Amino acid sequence: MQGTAIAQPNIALIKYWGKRDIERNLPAVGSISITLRELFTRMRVEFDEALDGDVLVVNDEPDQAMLPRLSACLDRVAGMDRPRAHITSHCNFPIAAGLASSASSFAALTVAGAAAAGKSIGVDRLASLAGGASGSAARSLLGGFVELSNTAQDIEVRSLCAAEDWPLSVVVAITETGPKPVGSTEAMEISRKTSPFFGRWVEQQVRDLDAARAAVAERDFVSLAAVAEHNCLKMHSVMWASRPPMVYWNAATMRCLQTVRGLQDDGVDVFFTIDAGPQVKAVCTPRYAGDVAAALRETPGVIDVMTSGLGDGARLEPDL
Ligand code: 2P0
Repeated sequence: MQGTAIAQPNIALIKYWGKRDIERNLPAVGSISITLRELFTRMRVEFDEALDGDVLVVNDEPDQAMLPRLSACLDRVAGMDRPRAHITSHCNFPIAAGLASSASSFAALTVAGAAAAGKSIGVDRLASLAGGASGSAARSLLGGFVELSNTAQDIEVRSLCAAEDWPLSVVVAITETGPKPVGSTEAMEISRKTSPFFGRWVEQQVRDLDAARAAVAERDFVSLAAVAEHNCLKMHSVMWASRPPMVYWNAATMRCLQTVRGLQDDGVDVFFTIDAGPQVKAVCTPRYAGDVAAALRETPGVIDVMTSGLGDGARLEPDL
């Protein structure tokens, strides 16, 4: 009646932004991500017939805000007639600040919930369950480079390259630690309904996915950098042109981009990407991780810097 799983957040290099089916939470576009190694969410689910309602504790504090979404996801994993659950989550990075905490949380929840319910669920079904709760969560089920394909009726995830087959580093520059002003789900809908660029964004995604997939297959860092930066800036252009506009960046975000440009000018293999938050993720080859971290740490407005390699997909953990 219990299961514990660990999942790492992922960073999209080709972004998911916009939905084609709100009810089923199906994305408007495919995406390609890298799963991180050092940042994690550990989730424990224990069913308890004596409980009247689900209970959620996040980092040792009771949490009501996330509970309805987690409960609904658990209903889909274990069935509506499941017993209520104690859900305990530990996350070693800032929650809801553009670091994909929902991705690692829902990936861990589906794996832990299936184990607690005594169900053996394959990755295709887990992707549908995790992705139904949070689109990006399906990608955290797998490690390394992961593609989420937007198929007719559902989504599919597949590994493009294992973490150890192209070991890149990711340096995350934290420029703000509070929760973001507009959640991704709402922001995506505002973009879809109001941004004049949304249609072009969706149309062009196939091209960017093709370019990124080819770059990964050839371990071509320069080509991957070019398409990832382009795709990131295009997604933010969609947001900036929405009504109301959604600008997740702050002054330090922009300064970090200048730092990355400076490193590139010095011949460092590095590129940036930014999600629905003000943090900057600099992807580099491992030999440059120390230089990139030092340069970002010295950038005015940067509060903290975290460095991670690429890691594995969500997996069960022994109960502690
Ligand atoms: C991504 N983001 O591909 C993009 C880039 C943010 C910017 O996926 O509504 O929390 O729960 O399906 O997965 C964040 O959105 O959205 C996200 P929902 P999710 O990583």
